[in-house]
Order: sequence, then C-alpha cells, then structure tokens
Amino acid sequence: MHKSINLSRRRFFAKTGAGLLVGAGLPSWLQAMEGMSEMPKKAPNKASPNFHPDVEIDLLSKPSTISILSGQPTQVFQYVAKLVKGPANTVTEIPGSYLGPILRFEKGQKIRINFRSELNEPTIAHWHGLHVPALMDGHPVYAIDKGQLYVYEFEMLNRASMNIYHPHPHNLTASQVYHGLAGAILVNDQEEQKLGLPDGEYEIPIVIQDRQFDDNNQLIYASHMRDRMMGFYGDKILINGRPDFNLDVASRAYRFRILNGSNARIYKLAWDDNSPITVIGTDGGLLESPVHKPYVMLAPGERLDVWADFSGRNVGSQLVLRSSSFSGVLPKMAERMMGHAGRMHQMGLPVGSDYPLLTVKVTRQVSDSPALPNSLSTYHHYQISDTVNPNKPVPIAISEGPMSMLLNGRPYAYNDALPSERIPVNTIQLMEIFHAHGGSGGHGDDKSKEQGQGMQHGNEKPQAEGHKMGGMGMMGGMNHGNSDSTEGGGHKMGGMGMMGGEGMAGMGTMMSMAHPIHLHGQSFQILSRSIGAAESEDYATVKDGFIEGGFKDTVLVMPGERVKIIKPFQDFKGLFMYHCHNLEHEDMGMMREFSVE
Ligand SMILES: [Cu+2]
Repeated sequence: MHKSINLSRRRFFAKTGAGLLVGAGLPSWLQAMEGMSEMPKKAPNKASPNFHPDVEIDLLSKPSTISILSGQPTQVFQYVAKLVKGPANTVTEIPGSYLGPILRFEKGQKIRINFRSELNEPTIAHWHGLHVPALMDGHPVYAIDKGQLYVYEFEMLNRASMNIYHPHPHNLTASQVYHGLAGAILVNDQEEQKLGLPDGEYEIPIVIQDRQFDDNNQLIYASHMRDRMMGFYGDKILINGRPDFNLDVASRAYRFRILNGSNARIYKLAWDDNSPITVIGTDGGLLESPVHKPYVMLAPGERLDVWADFSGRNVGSQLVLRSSSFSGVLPKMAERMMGHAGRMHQMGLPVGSDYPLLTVKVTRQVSDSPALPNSLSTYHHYQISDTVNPNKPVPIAISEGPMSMLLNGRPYAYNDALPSERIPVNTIQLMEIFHAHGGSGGHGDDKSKEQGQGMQHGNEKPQAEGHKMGGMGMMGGMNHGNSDSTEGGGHKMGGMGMMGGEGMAGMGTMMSMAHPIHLHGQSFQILSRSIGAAESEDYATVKDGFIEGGFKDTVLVMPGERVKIIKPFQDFKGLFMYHCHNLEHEDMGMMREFSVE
C-alpha cells in the first residue's frame, strides 16, 4: 500500500487557501507535523530613530534565474544586497552564483539591515550563529509577505567567525534554502586581525550544497514522506553555487572558510592524498590552536576554518577535497524498509559514499607563504561549576518515529515552552542532547511515557489521531505489515512509534539517525560526547572527525550518542529556537524554543 499524500500539493493548497479544507479536522499535533500548525503573525520591526548604524544594507529576497548547468538557466530564489552605508568590502558578490553576497562585519559594528521580499510566500531572514536580540533573530512569527519591510538593528557581539544568513519561515525553510536563499557572513575582530591569516584572494569561502536537477535544468524538490523523514538529498554537489568546482591556487597557504549549506547531507571531508586536514576554527570562530585530523565531519549548518597549505607543491599538481565513506547516519529501518526506493531516493550519490567535492590545482609558484600560528586564540573554557544547573542538565531529547522527528517529545508550537525550556537570562546552562529512545539501547517505561505525553499534547484522543493517520495513509512507503486505512491500522501505528509501548525499543533503535542540533543565540562549548554501549562499526567511521574544542552553535549527534554542552544565555530575553538543522526535520516540527526570561 502506498497512499502517501503529495505534500507539495498540500502545501499548494495551504498557500491558496484551500488548506483550510485540507487541514480541517486534523488533530493539532498532526497539523504541526504537517506544517499546518498555526503561527501568529507579528508586525514587522521598523527602523528606530535612536539607532545610529555604522553599516546599513538593503537586503532583498526574490525569484531569479541563473545559469548553473550548461543550457537552460535555472529558476532560483536569491538574496540581493546593496550597501547603503559602511566599508566597501561589507558586501561582496559571488559571481555567477545564486548564493547571496558575502557579508563582512567587524565586531562592535552597529548594523542595520532593511530586509524586503519579492517572494510569493512568507519569509524572514535569520543570522545563524549571531548573538542578537530575539526581535532581530528572524523568528518565523515575524515572517513578512511580498512587498513588506523588516528592519534589523543590532550590534555585532560575536567574535571573529563565519556565520550564515538564511530564511526561517514556518515550514518553508527547507524549500527556500534549497531554492537558493543562503549566504555567508564573515565577522572579523582584532584578535584575529593580529594573526595575519591568509586574506584577500587567499581566503576562500566554500559553501557546499547538493541539488537535483530535471532534464530542463530546473531544481527538483520532492516532498515525499521519505524525503522528509531522512531529509532531501541531491545527486549533484555544488560549491558556491557552481558544479564541478575547480580552484586555481598558488603554492602557498590558504584559508578555506567552509560551510555546509545543504539541507540534509552530511560530509566527511578528507584530502585525496591522505594528508591531514588542518582545522583552525569551527562555528563560533578560532580554536586555541590548530588541530590536525585525518578527516572532519561537517553536518548542515556547521562551519570549518581550514588551513590549506599548498606550499612545496609543484605547478600542475592537483589535490581533491572529497567526502569519504562512512555509515550510520541514516536510520537502519529506513534503509531496510525502503530498500531500493531508499537508495533511489539518494540517486547517484548515496549518503556516506565516497565522492569528490572540489579540485584544487596549483597554477602558480610563489616563494613565500605565511606560517601556521601555533596559538590562535584565548578564551574561557566553561566548567560545570560555571553553570547554574550542574546536577540537572537542560534536556534536549531527540525522538524518532516513522513519521515524526521530535525534540522533548513535542512537535514545534509557538510559545509552548516546557518548564525545562524556560531559562533565566544571564545564566550559563549545562545541557544534554540525547536520543530519548533507541541507539544506546537504554529504554524504559519512563522514556515511553515521556514520548506518549508529548504526542498526546492537545485534546484529541489518541485513537482518533490514529484513525486519521491510518485513513490518510501518512506512512506512505514506510507503512508495512497489517496497518491499513482503519482504526486498527492507525492504532497499530500509534503503538509502533508514536505513543510508546511494546514496539518502541526496537523501533526507536531502528529509526535512530544522526541529527545536527542547532541552538540559536550564543555559541556553546562541547563538554563531552558519549556513545555508551552502542559504539559500533558505524560510529568508528565518523568518530575521529569531530572537533571538540572551540565554540559551536550546531552539533552533530549520532545515533545513541549523548552530548553535553555548556551554553550561556546572556543579554537578551525572549524566544530563541533550537532545532534540527536537517531542514526537512526542522520543517516537520523538530524544533522547539527556549524562553529566556
Ligand atoms: Cu534531524
């Protein structure tokens, strides 16, 4: 049986108003998962006469066409920026790319961004990695419609780092990013300036994305259940919006500012000659000192600052940056149940296979090259004793069902903070991200209850929910066995994955997959990772690729893994989202908010 609803069609209905009919009668949690949960609308922020910007930018999101493959141009969405005030290098276009221009800011600058949209759907810009007030964070409640203006005003509080701007509208983030809305933000500060790292033509932004094109060179973005469950994967790698990316270099050191801008694809970066990857920074800026790794994992939303030294290499030599092979980030159940369909869905580029990302060619011999500094940065290492909750970490519980990816047992709902999600402002918090079931094998009644509780939030009866779901055939390709379009079928599914119960442990383990968890607001530090009894051959293929030091805002949590982090919540009250940066998961409701109060 395969009756999965065509979700893009449903989105279409939702947008045209027929969504009222389609959504009528659905339980609220299902509406939330199906992208129909209600999001209130707040008035766009206006410019403040008391704010005197050092830098002012007009930013526009609009439909556009651009030549990516040979032949017909591709329809995309694009950010376009115009510098109104400030240093000339603030806005740098990437020629021939759908990506937004690179925005360069200095720590301490007062920044105003006048954001407008020409899209025929709501959107809002979020500054991934930046520590800004809640009103400036691009929360979906502030999404604007075509022709509207949203004015952002904030001071750059971040240390030197690479960050991202991308849309964050309710349930439309994945599709808008996929169609082109994303750009890099580079923040500089004095500490970094003093190091004399490679800059200008020797500092190369590298945005890695994957896309699927149809025969007419148009982007394919399907929204089948399986795409949402595992995330959407393309079969073509684009670097800075270009296919088959080649970089001509001189025989000297370069600084590669790498960003995974893919919706769901996780990469394992390695040089093809097996020389180590030298990492000098991560999401939140420079490490204390360089780290040499055989390979580095890079999940959606994560960044890497890489020292790439080609000195001593002859003109004509080539080096390929690859994603090398690994396993264990996708659910075993999906792999087994989907079988051929699952592999088809990843097309010619299965997740975890070995494939090239970009080719570097040495085309010029030069005699001098900067030396890699031994010491890069100094910063405070958070201790458990810095936190206000040393014995009670704030939980971020990942739970996975056949059609639901949840945090803390609940799908996203606006302003719905649980007691554990209420954070006193100006505190430093110990937090623990873990799989609420499966993976570690640790599963008990308490976990099932936690799960059940979350799913039953709202007033609907579980049986009624089950009936709706079975009747709608939501499981699509995932549905198997004796579940049918009957109450029994729906009920059975509730028992399987949604409500806890007997089948939970096995299902949980089988559904478990890797999630890049992103927390808005200030960067955090990773205190520990533990995999427990579940350490497996799969884990061995990725475990040497994590950077433990430095500041992070997105952390890849493998199946069965528990990650403890320490995160400050300083300066700003309000709602700050945290979510899976697998953007299909995010849109599916794998997102929650911290209410900083
Ligand atoms: Cu996820």
